[in-house]
Order: sequence, then structure tokens, then C-alpha cells
Amino acid sequence: MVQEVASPEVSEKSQFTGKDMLLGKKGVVFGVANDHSIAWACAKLAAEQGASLAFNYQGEVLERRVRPLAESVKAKIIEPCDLSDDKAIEEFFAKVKKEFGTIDFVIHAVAFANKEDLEGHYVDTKRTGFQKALDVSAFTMTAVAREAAKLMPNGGSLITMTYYGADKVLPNYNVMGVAKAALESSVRYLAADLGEKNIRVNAISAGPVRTLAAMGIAGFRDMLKFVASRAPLKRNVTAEEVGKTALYLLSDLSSGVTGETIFVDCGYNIMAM
Ligand code: IMJ
Repeated sequence: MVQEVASPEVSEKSQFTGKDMLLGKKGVVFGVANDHSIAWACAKLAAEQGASLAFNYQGEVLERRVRPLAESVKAKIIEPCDLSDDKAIEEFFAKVKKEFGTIDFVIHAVAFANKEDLEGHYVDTKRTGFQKALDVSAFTMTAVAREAAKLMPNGGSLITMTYYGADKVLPNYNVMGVAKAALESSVRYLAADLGEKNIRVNAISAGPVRTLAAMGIAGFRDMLKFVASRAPLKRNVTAEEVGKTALYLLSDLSSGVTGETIFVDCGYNIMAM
């Protein structure tokens, strides 16, 4: 029997009733673009649970979006950081060190591929497009982990966002699928390296969410419908639900979990037919 399940209400404050799960913790959020961003849903929940936050932005256009959001959760740091620039990462973490001293977590929700590489066939991907996608979408997690670990003498939790296209082929995801596969593998190697410092590293594989990163992708609306019709929960996942798993991974609740990719996709990935 197919059950009708209502989507959770979209409200300003989350329905989640946990309390002070990140009280006294300090974290860095990379990848907020606007209020639809998965990074923002994670950050908002973290702030609600008592965390102090630092945000990056890249360029003036995004600054105008990110600054008011970050200010609304009383962010301690709102600074530019182009993650494809090693020196910019160093300078950003120097500011984080100055303000926070030590940190407890990082939310990495950053990806980019050239638009022309997200249509047509993967086989046509050029070396430059491949390098760009892998650099921004995979390597930046490693670069950030290295800098963040230096500020985590008491251990910590790093999370990143991935997608099912790392495992299975779907139309147009192309080089991003290859980049996400590298990202998920990086998560395992980083978890192995940083485990002895009690730093955990995990990825969330979110189902499709209507964000800036999904806008303008041909057939995205139809993809949402297709996924909702086949997922066990018979709906699409919300950014807030991704945020709740982020909260679990950033908090002590997940103290025994590292190197994992956790699907938050209403169960879509388990289905064959
Ligand atoms: C992206 C492309 C094709 C299919 C897609 C997506 N599906 C989903 C996404 C089915 C859910 C969104 N996604 C998971 C991404 O990782 C998107 C990454 C992305 C998006 C853009 C759009 C604008 C641009 N470059 C991009 N680079 C990466 O110029």
C-alpha cells in the first residue's frame, strides 16, 4: 500500500526539540550561497543548538547573501575565502584561530563544475573542466581538513556533502559524479589519518534539494518528482532533514562514527525497482 506522507512544514525555527547539543562548540561553515543552501540549513540548526559559527563567502555577490544570514545567527566571523586558493584558506583559518583559538567542527558544502560539463556526455569532459571540478569539489575538503585539524587539539568533526551520482550514473551529473567519488574516498582516507587525533570525518549523501546548485539543471523538477515517487518515504528530502543528520554527525551522538557516507534521501538509494 502506498501511503500519502505530508512534507514537513517549512518554518523559520526548526521543529527539532533537542537542546544545547553543540553548546560551547565552535565551527566553520563553508558553502552558504543563500537561504536555500544545505550549508545554511546545517548552520542554522548548529546555531540553534548553541554553536558559535564562522562563515566564508566568495565574492561580493555571495557576500550580500551570506552576511545577513550569518549575522542572523550571530556569527563571530564572516570573511572571504576562495577555497581554490591555498593562501586564502591559510588566511581564513588564521582569522578563525585569532577569534576562536580552537574549533570543534567544519561543515564543507562546496562544489563546482563548469556548466558545459553538466550537460551532454561525460566522455567529452576536457582536462581543464575535470581539474576544476575535482579541485573545487574534492580537493578543497582535504585542504580544509588539514588546516582545521591544526585548530582541533581536543578532537572534532568534519562533514561534507555528496551525492548518489558518485555511485551510479545519472543524466548530466557527469564529472561531478567522478568528483563526488573522489570526495567520498577522501573522507575515508582523512578519517583514517585524523582518527588518532579524535577527529571524525563523514559525508552526507543528500537526495535532490532545490538549491542554487540545482537551479538551471535541465529536468530538475521532473527528477524531484521521479525520486519522490520511488523513494520509500514517497517524498523528497528537505534541507532541514539534511541539517538534522549534520547535527548528529557534529555532536557527541555520533562519537563512534567516522569515514562514513550517510544517505539522507528518504531511502531512494536502496531501491532497484
Ligand atoms: C547537478 C547536475 C546534474 C544533475 C544533478 C545535479 N542532480 C542533482 C544535482 C540530479 C541533485 C545537484 N547536485 C547534487 C550537485 O552536486 C550540483 C553541483 C553543481 C552545480 C552547478 C550548477 C551551476 C554551475 N556549476 C555547478 N557545479 C556543480 O555552473
